[in-house]
Amino acid sequence: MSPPTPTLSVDFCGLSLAHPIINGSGTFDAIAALRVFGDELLQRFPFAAFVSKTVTVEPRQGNPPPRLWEVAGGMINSIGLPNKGLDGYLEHDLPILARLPVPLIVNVMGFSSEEVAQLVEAFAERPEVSALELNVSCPNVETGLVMGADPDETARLVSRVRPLTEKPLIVKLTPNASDVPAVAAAAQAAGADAVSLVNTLRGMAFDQQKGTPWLGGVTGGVSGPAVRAIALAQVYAVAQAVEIPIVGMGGVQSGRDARDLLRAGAALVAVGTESFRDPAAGNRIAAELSEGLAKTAV
Ligand code: RRO
Repeated sequence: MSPPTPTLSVDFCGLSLAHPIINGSGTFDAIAALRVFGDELLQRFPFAAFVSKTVTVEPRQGNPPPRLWEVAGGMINSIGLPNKGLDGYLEHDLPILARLPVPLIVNVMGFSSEEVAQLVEAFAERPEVSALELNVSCPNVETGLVMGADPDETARLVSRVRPLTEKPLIVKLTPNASDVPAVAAAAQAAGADAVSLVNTLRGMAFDQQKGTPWLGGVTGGVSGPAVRAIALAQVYAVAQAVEIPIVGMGGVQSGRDARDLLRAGAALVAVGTESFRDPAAGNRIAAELSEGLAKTAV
């Protein structure tokens, strides 16, 4: 008799999820996928929760092209947060994303704590939104400012916005910091319900003809299997420093990769770059995770 299939369902900050595989913000365009796949996408949605691309207060065009470069085992992006801004998101994107069959987590970023507060306040009253992810870790802003590189700055921001919502607050951490566990602990002490990591690692590439930086934004964020071992070590280190749940991500391509992050201490695993290659990767990885757990269930 084959062993019973282990249940993958998980409670994450009060959200009941069918399995622990979600997407990394900005790596799966559910609105475009709905246009292409229609109801089929809703019936076989690849993730147990959906994290939207980062929303800022004002609309943004994003960085000048080129925005992508392929590297060994991954890619560098310098997208630069193109989005419709808060009003555009509420009017155009939210009603569509509310149709998804899984909880919606909205990722927000501000250029000051007041902007983040404005975003958190706006989404706090929207029943379509199950949780918020504070992006304090985007590598692709002109100012080079990354609030989440410093524990005190992170704590100040989380303390400022914590009273504004009862929804779960997830703080997305940068790997480009000298002490990531210290930033995670500061986020927890200031009231974060969870942390997610890693965002991309800063990297760059040169145009071989011109001898100048390839990316329009000069530097970008490296993702994909190339960063997997780094992500694993950072998730493991953060798990020793906090009690709140961790969303682990970085180069996940298979159930085995997901299981490694769970073993390192993650409660959920996010799939990012792999979804560009295989839009159904989320479901495949959840199935592989289940098979792997069944084999070692005894
Ligand atoms: O839009 C981007 O360039 C971007 C963002 Br907001 C982020 O958080 N991480 C990343 O690699 N790219």
